[in-house]
Amino acid sequence: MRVQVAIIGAGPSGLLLGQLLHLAGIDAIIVEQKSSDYVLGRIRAGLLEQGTIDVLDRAGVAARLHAQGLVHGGLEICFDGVRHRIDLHGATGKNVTIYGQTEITKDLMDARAAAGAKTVYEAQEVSIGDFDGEQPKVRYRKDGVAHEVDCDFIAGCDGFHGVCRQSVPQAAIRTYERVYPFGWLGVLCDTPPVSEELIYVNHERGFALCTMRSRIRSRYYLQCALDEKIEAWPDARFWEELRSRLDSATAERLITGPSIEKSIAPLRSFVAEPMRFGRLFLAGDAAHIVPPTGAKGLNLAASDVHYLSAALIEHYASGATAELDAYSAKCLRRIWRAERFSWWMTNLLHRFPENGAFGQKIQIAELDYLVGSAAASAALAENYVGLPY
Ligand code: RFL
Ligand code: PHB
Repeated sequence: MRVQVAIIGAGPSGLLLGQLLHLAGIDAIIVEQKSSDYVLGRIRAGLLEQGTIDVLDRAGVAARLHAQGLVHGGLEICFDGVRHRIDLHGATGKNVTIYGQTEITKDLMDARAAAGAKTVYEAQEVSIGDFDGEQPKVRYRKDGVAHEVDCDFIAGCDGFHGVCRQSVPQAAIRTYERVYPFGWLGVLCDTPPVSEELIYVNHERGFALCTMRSRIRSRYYLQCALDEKIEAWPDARFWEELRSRLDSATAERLITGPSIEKSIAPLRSFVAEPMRFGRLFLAGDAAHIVPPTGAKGLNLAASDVHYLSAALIEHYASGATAELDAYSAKCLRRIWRAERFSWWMTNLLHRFPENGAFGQKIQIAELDYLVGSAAASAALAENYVGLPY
């Protein structure tokens, strides 16, 4: 089989790239190792920057997002038991939108199915080769049969644990990493959210976040130890711990119910440079990870795909390679700024036992400055709503 672009991974990066290329008449296949149900079952991000919505609009998959997404013009930060509002819209003229990654994935899968574009789910032993030459290849097995795809370019959209980044010779790649000494315990619940806007909480027992997926589905997170086991967190314990970290008015308003999903995610900052190796281009989590505190993971995936689709479309239209050549540097500039912001938000809001009482006092002083200074609030807002592409 021969295609112009072989996309590895059917997460948001791969599906969005596939849709943008399809609209431009570029022939692409997506090869995914899991089933579509498995991909749809992963509960992850929920907060979109305007730039992400613009890309989804261009991909023609934003109708449901516009109908159902919740537009937020602000967020709250709670410390010392008091909530403070940051006016995102007032400071930047921009909003953020709550719309789950699961829903975006579903919209993209539906669009792909309607277009009749080819996606191979449950591909086994996926491997890539010859991307340093003119004829890259993707190989996989499906139902016991070996397949080989010839292509012009490979898009590595296969997430942090994927095969694409790992196929690059060690000497050609440099990685930067920080692993945080805690994780997030997340619960999804069919109850109305405790508040109209998100609440980020700095508390001596640890960070907490109140977020949502809709007006009737809430999502809550608690900072937890890395070795914490889900079984040790029956719903009652989760709600009790969450209440203890909230200000009293919010704690009283909290409506609890049976969890419909509960998971623990470790926190990590990671960047691989460069993001291009010959005819292989990495995008999304395959190239970088941010801790979820700044809600940047999915949004960075969208900006990578924006740059990559534009470069491929330009190349197929005119033969030019300038945008393909600029891809890695353009992405990395935006990525490092989002890495910095996510790292800063993580440091500001979590309990770091090794920082001791001094570290805690410094955090509170910084939070106090942040909510009291229009300039500091605006700096947070500008990064939170998303830096320009
Ligand atoms: P994904 O979503 O990981 O998709 C990669 C796809 O590639 C497939 N794959 C392979 N396919 C073929 N062959 C192979 N060898 C393959 N290896 C892997 C995988 O099955 C998968 O379908 O990456 P993508 O598309 O770049 O999208 C990135 C986003 O998913 C990610 O940045 C965010 O979800 C990050 N993230 C969060 N971001 C936020 O902004 N807010 C959040 O609250 C938030 N929560 C999360 C998260 C990521 C999590 N992970 C990765 C553990 C919570 C979790 C648990
Ligand atoms: C979410 O809705 O899951 C979410 C929102 C904001 C974050 C992280 C996660 O910073």
